[in-house]
Amino acid sequence: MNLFSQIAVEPTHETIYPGSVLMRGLALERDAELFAALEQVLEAAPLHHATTPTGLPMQVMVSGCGARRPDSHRWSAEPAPRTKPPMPTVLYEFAVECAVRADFPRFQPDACHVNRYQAGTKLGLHQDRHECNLNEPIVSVSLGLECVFQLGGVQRTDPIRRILLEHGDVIVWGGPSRLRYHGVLPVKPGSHPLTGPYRYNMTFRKVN
Ligand code: MD3
Ligand code: FE
Repeated sequence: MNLFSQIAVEPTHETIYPGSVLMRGLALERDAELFAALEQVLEAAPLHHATTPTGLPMQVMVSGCGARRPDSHRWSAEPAPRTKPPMPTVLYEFAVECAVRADFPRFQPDACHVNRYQAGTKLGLHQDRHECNLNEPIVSVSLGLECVFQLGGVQRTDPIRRILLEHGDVIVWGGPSRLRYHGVLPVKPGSHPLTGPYRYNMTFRKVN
């Protein structure tokens, strides 16, 4: 929250890397509607701690809707498949709008993955491997508490940029950036009027 959060501000359009666009504040106009849809998803698909391949539970709690994510680091040691509710129309349409603005006019997401962070929760630097289709972008929407996002290169030792992500910020990840290392630093304690003590991130993909 800052002085500007009550004022209508035009979303930004910043190219982070070729094909990857940060649009700050893009979700603000529809944040209550988006969060209500997210809460419905969480009712149907309760948040849980995913298990890493090493068998340790992750700090982040996860859920999702639509199609199952392709086999990825966090699902590999998952005990049993969980059913997922369909993707609410408002989420689908918002993700499409984000992609259009970032110049991916044909994006038709069929899966939404949800991460929930509470104070102190981090997501270590990692690569999203097994990303089958690099021609399809990923749309990521941040709601609630802010975080510092880490964005590196394709090698773990490449320099890392830090990007502050706040409530309503959207990033569309297109093309080669998909293989960059990335993570989230421990979320600072706080309270957000919409989400309470949490940060949520929704990532929309096309998996089928
Ligand atoms: C950048 N989640 O779930 S979302 C993840 O904020 C994950 O919860 C973060 O990393 C979060 O795996 C970031 C957006 C995202 C997704 C894939 C990426 C950013 C990415 C792949 C490459 C670079
Ligand atoms: Fe990731």
